[in-house]
Amino acid sequence: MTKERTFVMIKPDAVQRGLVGEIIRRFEQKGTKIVAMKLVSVSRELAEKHYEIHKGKPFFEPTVKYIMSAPVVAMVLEGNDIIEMVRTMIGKTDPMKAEMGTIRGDFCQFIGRNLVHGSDGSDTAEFEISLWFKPEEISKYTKIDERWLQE
Ligand code: IDP
Ligand code: MG
Repeated sequence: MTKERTFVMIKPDAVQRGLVGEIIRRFEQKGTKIVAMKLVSVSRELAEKHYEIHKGKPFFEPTVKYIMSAPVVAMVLEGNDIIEMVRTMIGKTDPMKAEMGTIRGDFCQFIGRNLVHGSDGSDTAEFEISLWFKPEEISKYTKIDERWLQE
Protein backbone atom coordinates (compact mmCIF):
# COMPACT_ATOMS: atom_id res chain seq x y z
CA MET A 1 0.00 0.00 0.00
CA THR A 2 1.20 3.48 -0.81
CA LYS A 3 0.35 6.54 1.24
CA GLU A 4 -1.02 9.10 -1.20
CA ARG A 5 -3.03 12.29 -1.47
CA THR A 6 -5.88 12.93 -3.85
CA PHE A 7 -7.92 15.94 -4.88
CA VAL A 8 -11.69 15.75 -4.49
CA MET A 9 -14.18 18.35 -5.68
CA ILE A 10 -17.81 18.25 -4.57
CA LYS A 11 -19.35 19.87 -7.64
CA PRO A 12 -22.02 22.65 -7.76
CA ASP A 13 -24.98 20.29 -8.17
CA ALA A 14 -24.01 18.41 -5.00
CA VAL A 15 -23.69 21.67 -3.07
CA GLN A 16 -27.05 22.90 -4.40
CA ARG A 17 -28.76 19.57 -3.71
CA GLY A 18 -27.57 19.48 -0.10
CA LEU A 19 -25.36 16.43 -0.65
CA VAL A 20 -22.12 17.88 0.77
CA GLY A 21 -22.61 16.19 4.15
CA GLU A 22 -23.60 12.85 2.61
CA ILE A 23 -20.54 12.80 0.35
CA ILE A 24 -18.10 13.79 3.10
CA ARG A 25 -19.79 11.27 5.44
CA ARG A 26 -19.03 8.46 3.00
CA PHE A 27 -15.36 9.39 2.83
CA GLU A 28 -15.18 9.78 6.62
CA GLN A 29 -16.90 6.45 7.26
CA LYS A 30 -14.46 4.69 4.97
CA GLY A 31 -11.71 6.05 7.22
CA THR A 32 -10.14 8.61 4.94
CA LYS A 33 -8.34 11.60 6.37
CA ILE A 34 -9.27 15.14 5.28
CA VAL A 35 -6.11 17.24 5.14
CA ALA A 36 -7.55 20.30 3.34
CA MET A 37 -11.03 21.63 2.58
CA LYS A 38 -12.63 24.89 1.39
CA LEU A 39 -15.68 26.32 -0.43
CA VAL A 40 -14.62 27.87 -3.74
CA SER A 41 -16.41 30.01 -6.33
CA VAL A 42 -14.47 28.79 -9.33
CA SER A 43 -13.01 31.31 -11.80
CA ARG A 44 -12.89 30.56 -15.52
CA GLU A 45 -9.10 30.43 -15.30
CA LEU A 46 -9.18 27.77 -12.57
CA ALA A 47 -11.97 25.79 -14.30
CA GLU A 48 -10.09 25.73 -17.61
CA LYS A 49 -6.82 24.73 -15.95
CA HIS A 50 -8.53 21.98 -13.97
CA TYR A 51 -10.07 20.49 -17.13
CA GLU A 52 -7.20 21.41 -19.51
CA ILE A 53 -6.68 17.73 -20.41
CA HIS A 54 -10.16 17.81 -22.01
CA LYS A 55 -9.58 21.02 -24.02
CA GLY A 56 -10.90 20.57 -27.55
CA LYS A 57 -13.48 17.93 -26.60
CA PRO A 58 -17.18 18.77 -27.12
CA PHE A 59 -17.93 18.61 -23.38
CA PHE A 60 -15.06 20.94 -22.39
CA GLU A 61 -16.99 24.23 -22.43
CA PRO A 62 -20.19 22.83 -20.82
CA THR A 63 -18.06 21.21 -18.09
CA VAL A 64 -16.17 24.45 -17.43
CA LYS A 65 -19.51 26.30 -17.17
CA TYR A 66 -20.90 23.56 -14.92
CA ILE A 67 -18.16 23.88 -12.29
CA MET A 68 -18.40 27.70 -12.44
CA SER A 69 -22.19 27.66 -11.97
CA ALA A 70 -22.17 27.70 -8.12
CA PRO A 71 -19.59 27.13 -5.37
CA VAL A 72 -17.80 23.81 -5.05
CA VAL A 73 -16.16 22.15 -2.05
CA ALA A 74 -12.49 21.44 -2.74
CA MET A 75 -10.75 18.85 -0.58
CA VAL A 76 -7.52 16.93 -0.24
CA LEU A 77 -7.80 13.43 1.21
CA GLU A 78 -4.85 11.38 2.39
CA GLY A 79 -4.50 7.65 2.89
CA ASN A 80 -3.31 4.31 1.59
CA ASP A 81 -4.03 3.91 -2.13
CA ILE A 82 -6.53 6.75 -1.73
CA ILE A 83 -6.53 7.80 -5.40
CA GLU A 84 -8.03 4.53 -6.60
CA MET A 85 -10.21 4.15 -3.50
CA VAL A 86 -11.88 7.53 -4.04
CA ARG A 87 -12.43 6.77 -7.75
CA THR A 88 -14.09 3.48 -6.76
CA MET A 89 -16.30 5.23 -4.21
CA ILE A 90 -17.30 7.91 -6.76
CA GLY A 91 -18.19 5.41 -9.51
CA LYS A 92 -18.10 5.57 -13.30
CA THR A 93 -18.18 8.96 -15.06
CA ASP A 94 -21.62 8.24 -16.54
CA PRO A 95 -23.95 7.90 -13.54
CA MET A 96 -26.26 5.54 -15.44
CA LYS A 97 -23.32 3.12 -15.74
CA ALA A 98 -22.06 3.68 -12.19
CA GLU A 99 -22.69 0.83 -9.74
CA MET A 100 -25.29 1.29 -7.04
CA GLY A 101 -23.46 1.94 -3.80
CA THR A 102 -21.17 4.48 -5.45
CA ILE A 103 -21.84 8.19 -5.05
CA ARG A 104 -22.72 8.69 -8.72
CA GLY A 105 -24.65 5.41 -8.86
CA ASP A 106 -26.78 6.36 -5.88
CA PHE A 107 -27.44 10.07 -6.34
CA CYS A 108 -27.39 11.25 -9.95
CA GLN A 109 -28.37 10.50 -13.53
CA PHE A 110 -26.51 12.74 -16.00
CA ILE A 111 -22.83 12.68 -17.00
CA GLY A 112 -22.80 16.49 -17.03
CA ARG A 113 -24.23 16.60 -13.47
CA ASN A 114 -22.21 13.86 -11.81
CA LEU A 115 -21.71 15.44 -8.38
CA VAL A 116 -18.08 14.80 -7.59
CA HIS A 117 -14.56 14.72 -8.99
CA GLY A 118 -11.58 12.65 -7.87
CA SER A 119 -8.06 12.70 -9.34
CA ASP A 120 -7.43 9.77 -11.68
CA GLY A 121 -3.72 9.13 -11.02
CA SER A 122 -0.70 10.27 -9.03
CA ASP A 123 0.42 12.87 -11.58
CA THR A 124 -3.05 14.41 -11.89
CA ALA A 125 -3.48 14.34 -8.10
CA GLU A 126 -0.26 16.29 -7.63
CA PHE A 127 -1.19 18.75 -10.39
CA GLU A 128 -4.74 19.30 -9.08
CA ILE A 129 -3.69 19.67 -5.42
CA SER A 130 -1.15 22.35 -6.36
CA LEU A 131 -3.69 24.05 -8.61
CA TRP A 132 -6.37 24.31 -5.91
CA PHE A 133 -4.38 24.63 -2.67
CA LYS A 134 -1.41 26.54 -1.35
CA PRO A 135 1.01 24.31 0.61
CA GLU A 136 0.07 26.08 3.87
CA GLU A 137 -3.61 25.19 3.37
CA ILE A 138 -2.78 21.49 3.74
CA SER A 139 -2.69 20.31 7.35
CA LYS A 140 -0.36 17.75 8.86
CA TYR A 141 -1.89 16.01 11.86
CA THR A 142 -2.48 12.66 13.46
CA LYS A 143 -6.03 11.33 13.34
CA ILE A 144 -6.81 9.21 16.39
CA ASP A 145 -8.40 6.35 14.45
CA GLU A 146 -5.37 5.82 12.21
CA ARG A 147 -3.92 2.94 14.22
CA TRP A 148 -7.32 1.20 14.33
CA LEU A 149 -7.77 1.37 10.57
CA GLN A 150 -4.53 -0.41 9.82
CA GLU A 151 -3.30 -3.91 10.50
P1 IDP B 1 -14.18 11.80 -14.47
O1 IDP B 1 -14.79 12.99 -13.78
O2 IDP B 1 -14.91 10.53 -14.11
O3 IDP B 1 -12.69 11.70 -14.26
P2 IDP B 1 -13.59 12.69 -17.18
O4 IDP B 1 -13.62 11.80 -18.38
O5 IDP B 1 -12.25 13.12 -16.67
O6 IDP B 1 -14.43 11.98 -16.03
O7 IDP B 1 -14.47 13.96 -17.53
C1 IDP B 1 -14.46 15.10 -16.68
C2 IDP B 1 -15.87 15.59 -16.49
O8 IDP B 1 -16.36 16.10 -17.72
C3 IDP B 1 -16.87 14.51 -16.08
O9 IDP B 1 -16.89 14.23 -14.70
C4 IDP B 1 -18.17 15.12 -16.54
O10 IDP B 1 -18.64 16.11 -15.60
C5 IDP B 1 -17.75 15.82 -17.82
N1 IDP B 1 -17.96 14.95 -18.98
C6 IDP B 1 -17.15 13.94 -19.39
N2 IDP B 1 -17.63 13.34 -20.49
C7 IDP B 1 -18.78 13.98 -20.77
C8 IDP B 1 -19.75 13.83 -21.80
O11 IDP B 1 -19.65 12.96 -22.68
N3 IDP B 1 -20.81 14.69 -21.76
C9 IDP B 1 -20.95 15.65 -20.82
N4 IDP B 1 -20.04 15.83 -19.83
C10 IDP B 1 -18.98 15.00 -19.81
MG1 MG C 1 -11.13 12.91 -14.91
